[in-house]
Amino acid sequence: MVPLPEDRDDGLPALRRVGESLGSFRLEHSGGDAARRALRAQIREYLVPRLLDPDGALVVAVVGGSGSGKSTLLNAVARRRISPAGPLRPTTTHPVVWSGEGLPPTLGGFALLVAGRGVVSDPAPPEGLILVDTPPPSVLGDDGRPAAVAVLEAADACVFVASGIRYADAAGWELIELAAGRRLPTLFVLNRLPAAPDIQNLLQEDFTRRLVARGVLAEPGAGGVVGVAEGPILPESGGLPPEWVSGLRKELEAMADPLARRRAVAGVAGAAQRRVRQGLEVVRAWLVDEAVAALALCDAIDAGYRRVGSELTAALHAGRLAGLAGEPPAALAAVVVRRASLAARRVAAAWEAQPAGKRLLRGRPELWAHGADTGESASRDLAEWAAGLGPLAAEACGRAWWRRRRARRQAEALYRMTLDPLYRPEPRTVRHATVLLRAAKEARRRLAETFEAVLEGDSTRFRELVGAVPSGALLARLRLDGEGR
Ligand SMILES: Nc1nc2c(ncn2[C@@H]2O[C@H](COP(=O)(O)OP(=O)(O)OP(=O)(O)O)[C@@H](O)[C@H]2O)c(=O)[nH]1
Ligand SMILES: [Mg+2]
Repeated sequence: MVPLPEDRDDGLPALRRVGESLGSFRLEHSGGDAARRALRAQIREYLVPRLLDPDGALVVAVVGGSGSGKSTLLNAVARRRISPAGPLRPTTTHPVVWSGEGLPPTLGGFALLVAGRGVVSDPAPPEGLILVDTPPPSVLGDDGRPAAVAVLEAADACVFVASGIRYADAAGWELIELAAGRRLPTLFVLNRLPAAPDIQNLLQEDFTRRLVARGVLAEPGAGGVVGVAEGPILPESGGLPPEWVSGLRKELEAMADPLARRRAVAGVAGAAQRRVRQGLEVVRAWLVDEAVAALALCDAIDAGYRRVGSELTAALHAGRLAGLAGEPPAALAAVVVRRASLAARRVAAAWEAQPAGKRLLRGRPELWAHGADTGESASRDLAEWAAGLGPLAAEACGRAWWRRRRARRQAEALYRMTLDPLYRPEPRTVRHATVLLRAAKEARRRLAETFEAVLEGDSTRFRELVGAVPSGALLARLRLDGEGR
């Protein structure tokens, strides 16, 4: 057996680990998430299943421009209507898999196929091959990419069908480039050629020259281009008579040869592994950018809320909240809610100056003010704080129990003393005034803590938007064994 480019025992677990790690984060602040998703799909949807079963049937994507005759050719090879062909453009709107062994794992990303739609097994395809008829490049799949591109990304080999009279209009050339980039063995079919043999030769030579010039075919006369003449369509199969495609059939059988298949899989998997290494380098660079962007966003949150928090605490200690000493706790809640709005505005303004922050602000005008739940949580927390003043006063005065009126008076005095450090209750109404002064210090500490908690709660929505900052450990996990050494 032809060995795969990597020692399977070593390469596969590392690839799986990397595939899992790639699913454990997003690159939304740096803008690299598309690269991350594509790399993850390449590993999980192609490389891992293919390396797990290197001797499995070769998945051959049949691609090309609309009306080039892809479906007609497949029907001709199968001698049965495998995939409807027709005059409507496009005719094929979903991939059709012609397989003798069900859906291969590399095509597991196609919901319709997984649901069993578009998988044909009768008659069996040439042994060792799974042929996939694709829609033309204008037909997009669920992920917004051309369905033909998605099939090509999952394939081990490619049959590119060009129309003999329209190949020069470059329909589907991007598919050839993609196949070449993946190092897929590619068979070029120049289909629907005119009947005259000399014109057939001329067109075939010209097509070959163009392929060589684009660097997707090694050299003229190297083979790889099969000509098929425009012929009669048999109503029962929807394809040409079998003898018209005998050349194509022969080439497909050559592809199906076990040795050729192993060589093909080894080559494509090797190229995929090289692409994965390059892709990992790119994603690691994105990850560093992501961490920098996330840290800058977090810095802005810390700066905004910490500043407001310490301003509020300083105001409390300096007695600048003394004006609220006669107001109920709801007035204090209103103060901290206004401060939360101020903090949010500061964060949003700082975010606006950063591309990642700007992206997060888009469509979220609510970020410019306090959060929707902050009013409620502030009222609750401050009511709780105020309710704790009675027990605090009783504890400070060494009293387990007071009559209700006395208890209320002590708590009210403590409330005032907390907010107004200069306030001294009249000895007639309140006993233990000096002890209460000490309790007021503790009450002020608790109040500052309550303010902090409300502000912290308000900042959570910003932190949730930023998400976790990528770690150095994650960066280390995005390496394959032996990489970078
Ligand atoms: N007479 C004749 N008609 C052909 C031949 N090849 C294709 N056609 C016709 O050309 C039209 C398009 O063929 P299809 O096989 O549907 O082409 P396709 O590449 O699968 O097209 P899409 O599915 O749209 O991508 C159909 O009406 C076919 O019958 C041929 O060799 N002879
Ligand atoms: Mg078709």
